[in-house]
Amino acid sequence: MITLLIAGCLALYPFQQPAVNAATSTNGTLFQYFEWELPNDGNHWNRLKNDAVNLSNWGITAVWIPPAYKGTSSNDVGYGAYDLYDLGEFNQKGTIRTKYGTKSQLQSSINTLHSNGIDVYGDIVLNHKLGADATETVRAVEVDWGDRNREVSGDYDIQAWTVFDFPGRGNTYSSFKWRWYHFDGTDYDQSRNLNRLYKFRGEGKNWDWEVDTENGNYDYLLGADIDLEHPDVRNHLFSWGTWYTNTLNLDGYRLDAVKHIKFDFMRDWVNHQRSVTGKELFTVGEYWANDLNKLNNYLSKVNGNMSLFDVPLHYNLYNASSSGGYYDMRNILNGTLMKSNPVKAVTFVDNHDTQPRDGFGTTVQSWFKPLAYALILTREQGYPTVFYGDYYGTSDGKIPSHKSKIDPLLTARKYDAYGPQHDYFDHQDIIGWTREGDSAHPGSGLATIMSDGPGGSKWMYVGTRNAGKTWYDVTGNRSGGVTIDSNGWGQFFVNGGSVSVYAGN
Ligand SMILES: [Ca+2]
Ligand SMILES: [Ca+2]
Ligand SMILES: [Ca+2]
Repeated sequence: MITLLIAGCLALYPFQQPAVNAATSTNGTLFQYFEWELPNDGNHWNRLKNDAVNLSNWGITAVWIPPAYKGTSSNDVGYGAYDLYDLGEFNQKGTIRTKYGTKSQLQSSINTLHSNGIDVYGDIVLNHKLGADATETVRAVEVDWGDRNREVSGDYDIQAWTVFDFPGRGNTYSSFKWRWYHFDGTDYDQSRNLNRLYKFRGEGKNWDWEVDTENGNYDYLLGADIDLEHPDVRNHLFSWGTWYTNTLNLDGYRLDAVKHIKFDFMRDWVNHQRSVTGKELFTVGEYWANDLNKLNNYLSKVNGNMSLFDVPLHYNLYNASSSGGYYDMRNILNGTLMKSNPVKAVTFVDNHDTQPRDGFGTTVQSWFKPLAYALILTREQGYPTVFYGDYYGTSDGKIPSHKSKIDPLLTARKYDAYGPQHDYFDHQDIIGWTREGDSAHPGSGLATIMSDGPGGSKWMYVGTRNAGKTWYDVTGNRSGGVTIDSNGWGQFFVNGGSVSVYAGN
């Protein structure tokens, strides 16, 4: 666990970098412990608990758990948030448990993770709500889907799904009930069975600002869009956040859909939780844009108080994997947070949205996964995420398990990926880098070489401290050792469309 020992350290949070654990100086590695197609068996919190020792042994230092609150049904992945205070405790939406289990199972799982030195980040869904208990009459106006600032009808009354009374929970933990004026709009009128994008009227309703400018104003994503400019909503979600953090003893957050959420709301919400709980609360936002300028704009608007997923890197990995060996590997880091703002980069290969389904459709191809994971796990820059669906395979079989390929890379990250880095991004097919190792990690140091085309070799410098040592390929892709010469150089080999990571440990 990352623990702050010095009073007043909270002021340092813009510089937090759990990519290296300050206490142990071990590299940090995050694990996204879910994928979209997990079975609806209520057994996932138990799976996580039973996996804690294994994860810790492989070098996992933090786990990102899926949204743990009641969604629209027991099969909801969690992003169809219905009741943020129901963590699998109340009979609502036809189920007590969530897709993943009960509240007590989750708490037990988190205790086990903590006792194995693994931090837990909660998934925070504050953009919208789904699964309302009833409709109510709301004055609304239709807006253009492609330009949400443009009204395209007169005002009229609709029946909107905006009444959230939580009859199964009642007033336990909170007596807040949601009504139409806590939202900005929705996309369905029950009375006419019409799918339109409706902006609500009255009480000075407007789409929140600042949000992403795609479609004019991208406040609205789906369901009933929460009005984060409403003071009661703001107060309620601030206090819910503290309840959620304390109830689950969370160590940090993954913030869902932040491009659709008023930028300064999320900034203030995170600051508030840190201030109230006194915890560092590492935070990563999901700003889904293959556009470094948008990511940097967001980071500046939140005063750098969180990291962001490196979405541009995901697209580079996807494009490289889809180019049949003709990607110019010298460009693999171009336009990424990992390259330009590494302290704020949470790197990943794929996630629950990019796995094969009706989502973004940018799954990194299987042959390239070992290359992609070597890139995020053996370089100095970025805080890497291992995706459950890549590690264990997805339940629908569309992604096979890459555990046997990822495990050696996790080991290399845990024991070898330390010290000064030297880059050899000098060939369209074959690129590489080395880490010299450092004295805090005896025997550390590595050399990574990969090719999206034919195999080959590269002379790389690994430091005179490693002179005379013989390193072997931990991936097993190449047999035979490489002996480092007296000047600290070695000739490292790689097969075609493959990766090798040489290390002495
Ligand atoms: Ca608003
Ligand atoms: Ca919104
Ligand atoms: Ca809104």
